[in-house]
Amino acid sequence: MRIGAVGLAVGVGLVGCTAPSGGGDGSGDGGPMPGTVELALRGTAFVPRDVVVSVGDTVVWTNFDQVSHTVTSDEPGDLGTLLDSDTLGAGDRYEFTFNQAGEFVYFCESHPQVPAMVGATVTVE
Ligand SMILES: [Cu+2]
Repeated sequence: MRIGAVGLAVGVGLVGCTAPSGGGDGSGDGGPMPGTVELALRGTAFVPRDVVVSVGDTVVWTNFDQVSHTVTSDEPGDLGTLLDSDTLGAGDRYEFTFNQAGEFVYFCESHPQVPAMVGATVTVE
């Protein structure tokens, strides 16, 4: 499975592997190809909060709120560096390509006291 089932109903899209195959010449059978997983910053929350992606996938966060958010590794007070977005205003996007397996925890520096904005995870497998 390429994406965790957690958020399939709330806006995760897998872009890049969903093209119609009608005109293809069998080019899609060479194993999993890197995809793009879209996440949202919406309602002062990461939507979905936890996702599972494949090594090589790019995760894109888009801020649909009017307030600013960040995508920042680890927990408040323990600032990591893997995910380290600028402040994302309305409509801004941040993307990161995960080239190593593991579980990556992140939060929003603007809202460290909002439960929905801390402890979010990207699991790469
Ligand atoms: Cu925030």
